[in-house]
Amino acid sequence: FVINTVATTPFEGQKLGTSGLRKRVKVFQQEHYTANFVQASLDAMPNPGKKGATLVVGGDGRYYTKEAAQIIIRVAAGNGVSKLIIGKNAILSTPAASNLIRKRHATGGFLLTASHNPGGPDNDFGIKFNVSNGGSAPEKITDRIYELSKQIKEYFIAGLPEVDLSNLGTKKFGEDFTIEIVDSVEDYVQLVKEIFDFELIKQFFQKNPDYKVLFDSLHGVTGPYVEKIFVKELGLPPTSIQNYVPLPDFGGGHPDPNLTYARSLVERVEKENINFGAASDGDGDRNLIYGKNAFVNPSDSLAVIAANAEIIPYFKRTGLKGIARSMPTSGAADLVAKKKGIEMFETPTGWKFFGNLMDAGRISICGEESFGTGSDHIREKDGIWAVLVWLNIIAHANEKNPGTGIKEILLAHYNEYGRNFFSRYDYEEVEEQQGNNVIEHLRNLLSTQRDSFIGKKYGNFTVKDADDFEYHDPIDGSISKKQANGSRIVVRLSGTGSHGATVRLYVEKYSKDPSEYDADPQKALKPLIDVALEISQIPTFTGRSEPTGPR
Ligand code: VG1
Ligand code: CO
Repeated sequence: FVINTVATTPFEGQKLGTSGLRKRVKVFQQEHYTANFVQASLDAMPNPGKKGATLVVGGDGRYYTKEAAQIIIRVAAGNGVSKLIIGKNAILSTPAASNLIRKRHATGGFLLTASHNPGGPDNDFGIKFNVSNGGSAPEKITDRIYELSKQIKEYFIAGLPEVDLSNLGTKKFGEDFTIEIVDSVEDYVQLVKEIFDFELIKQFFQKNPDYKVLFDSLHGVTGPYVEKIFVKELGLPPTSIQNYVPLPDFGGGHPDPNLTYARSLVERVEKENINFGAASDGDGDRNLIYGKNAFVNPSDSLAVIAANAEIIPYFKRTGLKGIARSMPTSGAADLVAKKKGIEMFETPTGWKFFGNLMDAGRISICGEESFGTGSDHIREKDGIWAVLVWLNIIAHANEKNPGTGIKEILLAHYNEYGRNFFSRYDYEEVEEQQGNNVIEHLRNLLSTQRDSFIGKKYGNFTVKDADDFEYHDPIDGSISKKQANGSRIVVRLSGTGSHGATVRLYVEKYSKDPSEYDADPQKALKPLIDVALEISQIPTFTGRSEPTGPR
């Protein structure tokens, strides 16, 4: 095939956020836009670079996936990439893509997803660029992509016809370019079967035919995965899964597994007395676990999983090394790490910061308050994995104590460690200036007004300490360890929105009072939330009296 050099000019804003480049579909559809970004990403690849590289390509199947995949194929071939491993029809969940990169020793991959952001012609598309460990490219590479995107003058594109992505198998183009189309589900299913005790979970379902499970894929990518895992492998009835047909616009919904957007799951769990409800997001890396009257806060989920890890076959083999959580995630897991005498790390928001720690063998389990949990089996968070951990823990607990469910496991955990009440308020799509004003106001409090701020009383609370979060990667720098068992307020700006700004407010309060363990977090946290709003002045700066959603 011929390789054409196409003259182009830079587009503004090809800056990767917390997790890849996310923009409106219309932005990606502009002539040269996607090709420019792919070219910049290939040129930013770490040594030995793009020539001869093997890349994995696939995504959540959202609108514009097919078009983007064809552009990636032609630009990759135009740049001397030697092989692309592509999920059938360009479909791969984010965890499956991470697994494939690792398993096939690929150089990296393009993940076509905007995660939980809505899809369709008027909504979002996204591209994530991953590296050879299977995780999102670290900041030094994403910064480089951005720099290159601002200087780009040309890209290289192969004169290939549209490639059929629907047939499995390997096809050669010219002398040195190969495309292999693989089953999107198979390798991932094999992976989770090696991690968990499928036999035990299966027997638990057989012995407890009344134990009802409902998994909601929210029309995201996990449909075919959960059909295979929960119905075919674990023997649950087909009625145990819903919204499992992936749709390019997620059926018009918001594929975000939380109490707001997984409403139909939550309602069915309550109404039909479903014991175990779960959901995942558009690209399958987030999870929600929800039993009747028992919402598992993701921060608690990380702590519970860590506390029970030793019963999972995978951790029996590898041992539980350390735990990491993102900075706004509650300190519940810290208490588990302390008790087990293992290392605990606090990282910035975004999964890419966990990668170094896992590669260095320092942590086994990590999580974020934003419905993300995972382990070092791959280098992305993993929604189905989290659900299987919980099912494995429940099946195991029922061996000794029949009737143990989500709620009992949570209460037992609180009784042992105390409870970290946690909530997050989001103020979505405020003006960029308004978001910046909030942060600037807080930075002022921390610098020029620090002396009067520390020690100040707000209701029953006194400000003990305050800082502007900074991270020093412990693998190439010093370790930052913090113990959180007081109350804490965190404010930050989101890095995943496609336009405007989103202000996030996180509040956390620790309790060792058993009479409080069953309390509604919104009630338990109310006094602290009021203080947080007073200190941050979010309503004044944004003109919003209410958040877009308490989660
Ligand atoms: C959000 C979450 C963060 C998560 C990121 C990507 O980022 O807060 O914890 O890692 O989304 O998740 P931000 O910058 O908007 O707060 V996903 O499922 O989009 O890959
Ligand atoms: Co996601």
